[in-house]
Amino acid sequence: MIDFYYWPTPNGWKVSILLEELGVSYKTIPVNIGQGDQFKPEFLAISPNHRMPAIVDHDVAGDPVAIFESGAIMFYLAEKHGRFMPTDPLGRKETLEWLFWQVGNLGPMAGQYSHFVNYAPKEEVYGHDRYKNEYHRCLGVLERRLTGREFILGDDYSIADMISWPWVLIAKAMGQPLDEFPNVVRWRAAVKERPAVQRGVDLGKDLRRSAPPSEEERKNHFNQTASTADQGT
Ligand SMILES: N[C@@H](CCC(=O)N[C@@H](CS)C(=O)NCC(=O)O)C(=O)O
Repeated sequence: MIDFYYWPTPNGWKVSILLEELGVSYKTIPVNIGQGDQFKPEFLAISPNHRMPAIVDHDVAGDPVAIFESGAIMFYLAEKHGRFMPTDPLGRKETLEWLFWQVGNLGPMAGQYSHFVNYAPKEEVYGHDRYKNEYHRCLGVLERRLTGREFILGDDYSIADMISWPWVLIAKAMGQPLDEFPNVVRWRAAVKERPAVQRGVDLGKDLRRSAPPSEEERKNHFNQTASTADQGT
C-alpha cells in the first residue's frame, strides 16, 4: 500500500496519473495547502520542502520509504514496477533529462506564471511578463521535442509525458493559447484520452476551491519564509 499525500493541483496530478496508470493500491491523504497542512511536522518528516506530492511506500522489505518531489517519486515508481520508462542506459538518461527539465523549467515557470495570473494582489507587469515568456519558451521546447515524435521519449508513452502534461493541460485556463504549438496540441489531446489520466485528474476534484483565496489561505500560500515552517501553522 502507498500513502499518497495529495492536493488536486497540476503537481499532484502528475503522481495521481502514474498511480492510476500503474493500477497499484494507494490511500489518498489530503494535504490542504490552503490551510497550511504542508507545514505540519508530521508532513515535514516526509516532505522536507513542505510541498506536495509525496508518498510513503509500505510495500517494501524494511521500513516504509518516504519520497518527496514529483520527479523522484515517478522515477522510483516506474523503476520499481518496470513500466513507463525505458530500461536501457540511454533511454534512462533521456527519461531523467525530461523529468529534470519539467521540475526545473516547465513546472516552476508555469507555476509562477499561474501565481501572477491568478493570485497577485495587484498588477505586476514585470513578473507577469517574465513568467509568461518563460512558460511560452518551455512550450516551444516541448513543441520541438514532439515534432516527429508521438510522445516525449519517442514511440512510447512514459513518465516524461505524465510529468509534463498537467502543466500543459491548464495552458488555456491561464490565458496561453496553444495554436502555435500544433504538436503540443496533438500530444495533449492524445494523453487526455487515456482513462487513467482522466481518473488521475479527477482524484479529489471536490476538494478544489472555486472561491478566491481567503486571507488565511493567502498567508499560508504566498508569504512564506524560512521561518514559516518553524512556526508549524
Ligand atoms: N517541485 C515540486 C513542486 C511541488 C509544488 O510546488 N507543490 C505545490 C502545489 S502545486 C505545493 O505543495 N504548494 C504548497 C505551498 O505553496 O505552500 C514537485 O514537482 O513535486
